[in-house]
Amino acid sequence: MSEAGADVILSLDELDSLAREVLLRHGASPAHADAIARVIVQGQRDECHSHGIYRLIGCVRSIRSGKVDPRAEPALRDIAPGLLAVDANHGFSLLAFETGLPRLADKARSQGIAAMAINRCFHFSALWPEVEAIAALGLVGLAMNPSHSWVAPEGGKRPVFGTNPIAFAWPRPGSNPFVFDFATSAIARGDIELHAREGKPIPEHWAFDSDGMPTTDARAALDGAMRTFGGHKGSALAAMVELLAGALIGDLISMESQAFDAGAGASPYHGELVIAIDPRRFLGDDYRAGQARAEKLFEAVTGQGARLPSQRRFEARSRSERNGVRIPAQLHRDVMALRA
Ligand code: NDP
Ligand code: PYC
Repeated sequence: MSEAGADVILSLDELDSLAREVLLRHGASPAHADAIARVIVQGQRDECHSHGIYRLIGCVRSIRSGKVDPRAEPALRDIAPGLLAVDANHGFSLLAFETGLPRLADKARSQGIAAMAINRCFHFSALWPEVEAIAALGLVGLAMNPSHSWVAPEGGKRPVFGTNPIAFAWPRPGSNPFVFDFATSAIARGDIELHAREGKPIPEHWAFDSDGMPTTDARAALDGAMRTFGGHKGSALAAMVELLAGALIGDLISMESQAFDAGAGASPYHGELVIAIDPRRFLGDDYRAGQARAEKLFEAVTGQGARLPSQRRFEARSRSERNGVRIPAQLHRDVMALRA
């Protein structure tokens, strides 16, 4: 550990140990602590600050609320040749994802496409680590989930939708996959929370205050309603996530997750839909032609100076692997207090 200005610098191993210690100290089983620490390290490493070490505070709050079972054992259920479900049994989602991933991949390879429902999970993480794990197996990945009802539909002022992320990964030969992962709200709620922690204003188009007026005050935004990205388009995508990763898989929509929380301040409780597709099953050996077509597309983007989504993260990853991760000193103190 070292210090640089107002930041503390930790190696990736130091951060992993710190995250594990905090989680074990608060009653997580070793399996949950490992799965959560892995994802928190990935978030901080890729400078995805809203879903890095900051999330430990929410994990501990969720455990302390008594709603999460931090020792829950996920149970896998085969539904059909191309479908499976993992019941997280009121635990965090990440161990359930890791439990189901090998079976999801086997099914995608044998059926061409397979879908996995994760049910009854507490969810706080970014989705790109999951779709990247699918792409690392040579498969195309798509994932989505609802959250708490924090987001107003376009044209309204009252929260209905969650921040409902959608993540996609396309495996690329010899290079990082093409990945995007975004909330269907104008910004992840975690980002507004970080602005509130640091007393920074937010852009006016992110949220309404509780009187339905656009606001630049992050705390007023958290008490009001967030807005969707892209107006009616983000609104429709947010609804799609509620349907596919809620109603379709027999799990809660964001309004129900919020009601279940009943003010406890725990992570949202709902399901997640994960889809894997094997490109080799569509095209056989010709799948290489599909890969070449994809590369042509990416070159047409980067060739004019535009960047691919996740490029910033991949650059941050290389930096963090070399130099460690930077953590604002106050955030580091708050996490150390949880370890004490
Ligand atoms: P951002 O708006 O920061 O980024 C969204 C995506 O767009 C990223 O893939 C990003 O790549 C890419 N991107 C950003 N700028 C550009 C650009 N100029 N050109 C090309 N691509 C670009 O994300 P959000 O705030 O919407 O979400 C952040 C995270 O929050 C996500 O990982 C999401 O999974 C998580 N989240 C989780 C929720 C949950 O319920 N578990 C709920 C909501 C969000 P890059 O990263 O390289 O900048
Ligand atoms: O940042 O919107 C968010 C979020 C919700 C649940 C986990 N992250």
